[in-house]
Amino acid sequence: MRIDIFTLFPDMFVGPFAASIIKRAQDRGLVSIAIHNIRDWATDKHQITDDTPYGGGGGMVMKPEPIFAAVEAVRGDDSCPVILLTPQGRVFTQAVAQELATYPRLMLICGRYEGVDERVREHLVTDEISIGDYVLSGGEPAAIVVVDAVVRLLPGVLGYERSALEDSHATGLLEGPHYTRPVEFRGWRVPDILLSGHHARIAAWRRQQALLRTLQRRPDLLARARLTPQERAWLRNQGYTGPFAGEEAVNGKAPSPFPA
Ligand code: JD8
Repeated sequence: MRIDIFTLFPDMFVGPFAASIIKRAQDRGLVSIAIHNIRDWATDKHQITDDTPYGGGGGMVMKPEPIFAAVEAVRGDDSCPVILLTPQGRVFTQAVAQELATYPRLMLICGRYEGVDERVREHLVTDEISIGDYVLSGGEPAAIVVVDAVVRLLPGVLGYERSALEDSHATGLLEGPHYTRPVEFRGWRVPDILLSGHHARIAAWRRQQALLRTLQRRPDLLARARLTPQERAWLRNQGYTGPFAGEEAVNGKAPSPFPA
């Protein structure tokens, strides 16, 4: 996958993309990330990229010309999603990350100040995404979040780490507790079940812990989680009164989309 990011603050991406999984994915040629400074496409003497809003009011608005010039020059004849990070976009979830991971190329536009001229949204942008309901100073942190979530889904990126399919938000449940050595720390012991060597019982305990933790902390997630009839009944017993999804998992496997 190739990802092009358009920003007035390219320095903000250096640290996050030079470490860990994103760095390794780039080094292995699984993703190529290019950061483009929108200011490089400003044509006037002072390389101005923003201006005062028509109609008055405070703040500055990013001008359309440098953004169009930058995206069109870098895109060439390619057609690909052009995503604006904005508080007005659809909310970014694991499902959106999975969708974006299917494209060979993505372009991300990061706004600043009061945002971008509306003509950028109307005539250049194909998709608008928000990473959540809180106020950032610009789109850059949101772009970093989107790139992280998408890149780790690309084939071959996760190595020794657990498969992305088992991730908590891919199963629709929070994960239960994790433990490592020592078996006793300041008198606090690791649960005996995890030391028992009974792999089936350990898996069942972990699933129960995941269900319990989701019930306690994010009961809203249970409505969409893939749960067996037994798990639904157990959750009802634990006091869950909310809805469950129409489809149900069988033996913990994903339900087939095809009729029997
Ligand atoms: C882009 C400018 C700040 C937004 C006035 C000052 C995303 N989940 C999210 N929260 N915030 C953003 C975001 C904020 C941005 C820009 C994204 C460009 N700002 C502006 C409008 C109101 N503030 C975001 N994705």
